[in-house]
Amino acid sequence: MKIVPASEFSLRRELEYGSEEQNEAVKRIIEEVRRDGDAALRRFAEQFDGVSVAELRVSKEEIEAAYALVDESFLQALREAAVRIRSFHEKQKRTSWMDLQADGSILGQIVRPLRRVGLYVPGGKAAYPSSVLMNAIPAMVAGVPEIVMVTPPATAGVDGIDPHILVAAAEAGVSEIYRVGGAQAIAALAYGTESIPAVDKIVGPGNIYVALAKRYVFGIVDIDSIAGPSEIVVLADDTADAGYVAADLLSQAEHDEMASAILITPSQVLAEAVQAEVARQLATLPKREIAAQSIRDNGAILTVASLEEGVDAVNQLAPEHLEIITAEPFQYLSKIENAGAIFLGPYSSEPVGDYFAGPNHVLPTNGTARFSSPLNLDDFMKKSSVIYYSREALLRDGQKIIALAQHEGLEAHARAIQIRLEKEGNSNG
Ligand code: HSO
Ligand code: ZN
Repeated sequence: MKIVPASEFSLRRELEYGSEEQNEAVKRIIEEVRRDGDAALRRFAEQFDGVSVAELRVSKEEIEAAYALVDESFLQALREAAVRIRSFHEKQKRTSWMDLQADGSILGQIVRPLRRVGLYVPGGKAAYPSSVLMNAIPAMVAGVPEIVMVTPPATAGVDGIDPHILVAAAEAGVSEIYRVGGAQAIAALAYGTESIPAVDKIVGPGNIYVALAKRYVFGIVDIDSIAGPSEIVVLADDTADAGYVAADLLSQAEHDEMASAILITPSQVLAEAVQAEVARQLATLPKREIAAQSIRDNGAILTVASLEEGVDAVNQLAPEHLEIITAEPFQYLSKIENAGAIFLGPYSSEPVGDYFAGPNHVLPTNGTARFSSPLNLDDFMKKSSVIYYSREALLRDGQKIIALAQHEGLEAHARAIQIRLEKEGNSNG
């Protein structure tokens, strides 16, 4: 892992999304699903997944059978994680409000859950039960009545859907599951088919085709943000344990060759110790090839003159995950402006948050923590404004509204007010 002064390191990554051919392929798939519905989904399952799908919808019996195929210890851990995730997200609830004004008017805001949400779960190695919980539980807590999961019908080495995914979906409160993946699944969720009624919003990570398809249907439905490769930044001083820091860097490097793991430290001693530890720990890691490439291409140890300078670098990176392992981590908390999730102290290793603490692990990547937030209840709710104007209020404000409307050349707007002022102004009721 290279050690470089932070000042010589480019703190912004430019990630390119999708080639022209990939965009074209996605467009074609989406159009075919719009035109042929279920028949297109079956055709693409044969073509891309090598599976002939009889029933698109996963049955209750299959979900029950999945429980027999998972370890008791996995199920217990999953259930406990679900409880913690649920209780964290309960705190994000918002209530509707109505404000009665002195003039008798009422202004307010009604908060409602979305009616139907689609959750994409990738197949293969990136099918994480923890991500099923993280996406479905906030929707459930928000009160979304229909949570629909889609996932590819088969994945390398697994015939059918991974039972752990089915169990996680059932535990999280997913109400329907369909065997369909890729861009065709996104098209089905956005436009609906004979078997899959359309949703209002699509969430969940996927490969490049899924990401491009989500972008394509945005506007027809809402989508969550497009997740980039995972990132971790550790801000540490010489009180940090080099073994812990190295382990945490590797925990995200193993996700993806494109994942980025960065240590920022004012301590040359720690920098060198972590460098040695990363090399040592990498050697025995099952995913060492992925992690090693991630560390080599997208990892770095950045040296800074002080922790304050380190905080500046963190704010420029705007990392998805930030760990602060310093003598007094809370001292820096209020200075962190841009980070998806902030882990404080030596015992808050990132996997604690990936799986169990309760906050969401769907976080803004690639610098988007500058303007966006972890997945949360607001992502599954919408608001309606409420306006009840009293007679008194309209008589008071009418002329001002007319002035604004006439300035904009919108005479019909002005007259809609005027007609009331004329009638009400003449009566004393
Ligand atoms: N660190 C990943 C989430 C995850 N980790 C899932 C393990 N499973 C992105 O925040
Ligand atoms: Zn992770």
